Amino acid sequence: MRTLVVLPTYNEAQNLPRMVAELLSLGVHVLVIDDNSPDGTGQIADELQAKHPTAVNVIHRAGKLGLGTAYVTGFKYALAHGADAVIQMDADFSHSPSYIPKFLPLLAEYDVVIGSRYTDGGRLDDRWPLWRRGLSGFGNWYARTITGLPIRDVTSGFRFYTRQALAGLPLDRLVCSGYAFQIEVAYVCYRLGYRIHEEPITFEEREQGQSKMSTKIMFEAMWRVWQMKWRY
Ligand SMILES: Nc1nc2c(ncn2[C@@H]2O[C@H](COP(=O)(O)OP(=O)(O)OP(=O)(O)O)[C@@H](O)[C@H]2O)c(=O)[nH]1
Ligand SMILES: [Mg+2]
Repeated sequence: MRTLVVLPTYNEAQNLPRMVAELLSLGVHVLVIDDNSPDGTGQIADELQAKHPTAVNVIHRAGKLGLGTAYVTGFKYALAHGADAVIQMDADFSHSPSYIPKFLPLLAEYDVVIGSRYTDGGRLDDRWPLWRRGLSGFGNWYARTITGLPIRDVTSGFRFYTRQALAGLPLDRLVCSGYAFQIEVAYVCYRLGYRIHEEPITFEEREQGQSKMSTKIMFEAMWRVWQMKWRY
């Protein structure tokens, strides 16, 4: 296994088959981490694994345990199974797989590559409602101001890591879920002195299914950034 895409899913039945097909056409391996989605995403993932037993794997968890722990589980799996590069992305097509062939080679120069909405050339989908834009812009400004992170898009969930970078992260110490998890990992990478690079992306509104964004996730991010400062 060279490149593994870690794909957490919760109610992504409409998106998963096409997402996995597009990823496999790029020659990467896929790990789906499904939290017992009520819409049957887990069963669809099993069917995809049965069709592609070497390239697709599935981890089923008992219930919705959050994005942070899903990623930690996926990262540990990637390290245990010998991945050289690891990609994290959403299953809802907000992060287009078409960026992968262009971004992956950048790991020769950088430890972490972030698909960034807020670096020069990055864009948000015109369909993204004003409140989501405002929230995302404010959240990024807030987290950057408090942590001093020199990254434009600290909450981006589209990231590429070298094996060495991932192996150097204190995975068992990470405590955040939701957006805060993206900020926490970015902050730890920064404090470890990793070479971090942002490449512009156009972030597209999810095509199918429902958002899992909640006020709980927002408030977690707001207080957790203070915790990060003294914790690391
Ligand atoms: N396994 C697992 N996956 C999750 C969980 N929450 C969200 N996801 C998945 O993580 C990815 C990002 O979540 P989204 O719901 O797209 O969150 P978002 O991008 O902030 O919001 P929208 O795009 O507006 O829906 C998607 O692939 C979700 O299916 C969770 O608790 N467990
Ligand atoms: Mg999304």
